[in-house]
Amino acid sequence: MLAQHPLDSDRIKQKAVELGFHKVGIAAADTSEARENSLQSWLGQSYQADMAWMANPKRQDVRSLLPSVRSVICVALNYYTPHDRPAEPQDFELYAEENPSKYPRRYAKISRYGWGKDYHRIMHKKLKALALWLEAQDSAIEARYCSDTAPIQDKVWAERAGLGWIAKNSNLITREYGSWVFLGEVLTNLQITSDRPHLPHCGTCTRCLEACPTEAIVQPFIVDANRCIAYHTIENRAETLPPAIAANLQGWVAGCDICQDVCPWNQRFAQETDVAEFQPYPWNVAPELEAIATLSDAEWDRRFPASALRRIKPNMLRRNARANLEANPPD
Ligand code: B12
Ligand code: SF4
Ligand code: SF4
Repeated sequence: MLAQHPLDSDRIKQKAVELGFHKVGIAAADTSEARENSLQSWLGQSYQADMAWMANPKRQDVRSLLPSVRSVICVALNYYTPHDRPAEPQDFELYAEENPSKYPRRYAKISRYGWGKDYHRIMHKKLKALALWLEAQDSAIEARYCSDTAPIQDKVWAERAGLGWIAKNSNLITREYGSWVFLGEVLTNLQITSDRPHLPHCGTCTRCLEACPTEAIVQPFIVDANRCIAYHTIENRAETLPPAIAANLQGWVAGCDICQDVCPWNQRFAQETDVAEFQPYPWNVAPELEAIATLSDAEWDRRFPASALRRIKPNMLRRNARANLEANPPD
């Protein structure tokens, strides 16, 4: 184990900012029972649906990723770009109710996280650079980086490192960028001065709970993946979607941004990212449902190069688009 080291937290944060991260904070790597219990009770209710990998016991203890870990350097990368999805007729839901068979929904909705280049590549490249830089400072320093794919709770550590708070829609919100940020960490055996955990700022607001069309936010902070459009469009590999989901997709074919779009913090504080790779591939902002429902495998391959959307296989994407069209069939 490595005790104190002349590298101070300010120098590390400065390096993270130089590498292009928008926020950085540090948490001491002791365990947090409250959050471990939250994960345990989430799994106990089967809210992970078919994501069996969520039950990996390593997720409960950060030492399973780096036994000598003493600090977790947490980073956030803003991915917001100021593009809007095309409007369907104003208030599509009302229009569709009054004209049930006249107007099929035209556009497919793709979540912002998937508009541009795969964020895993961009996060991992920057995190690797930070980890290598850290290790180059002293041969006794160990560092390991992760973002999304490792068995670690990204949001929990980010909150503890003071980047933002886990909100009622279960996303981590930052004061500067809202929740349009990706999260990652560098674990290290260095003991570094830690930041204070962020306090919650949802207050009495419940907009996200009310807006979720499938009531997936079963109570504030708790998302049941079985009911979540993001889960079903990205992770569910079944041939058809459950009827209660299919009927409420509202155009979504890849993820779902509803509980973030309605959030006042996002409406007020989103700012355009300076990461050019997050600018959308042009066809991702306003794809047509019919085109997605009939997309060939070859076209899928061409349309989504180096994209996080490649997790959604062509048959899943077509299934998602078809379910939308079937929910609002043309005459
Ligand atoms: C599994 C997963 C999913 C699942 C389950 C979602 C979920 N909420 O858990 C699905 C596929 C549905 C999903 C969807 C999305 N995801 Co996701 N996902 C993950 C993953 C891999 C694990 C999250 C996790 O641990 N869930 C387990 C449960 C237990 O955790 P939790 O909901 O966070 O619950 C905590 C809170 O409830 C907390 N808590 C806080 N306050 C309080 C108060 C009380 C009273 C209680 C009881 C609990 C509580 O306790 C729990 C901690 O154990 C992370 C990456 C990672 N390795 O962490 C990305 C991650 C969370 N996803 C991310 C994104 C971007 C999304 C989407 C926005 C994508 C999209 N547009 O479609 C949606 C958002 C849906 C939503 N509202 O959560 C980002 C979030 C970034 C951010 N700013 O928060 C992450 C961090 C990936 C990354 N590295 O950037 N995701
Ligand atoms: S991502 Fe969509 S379906 Fe999932 S909790 Fe948020 S609003 Fe509900
Ligand atoms: S919509 Fe309101 S309750 Fe939901 S996350 Fe945003 S501030 Fe919190």
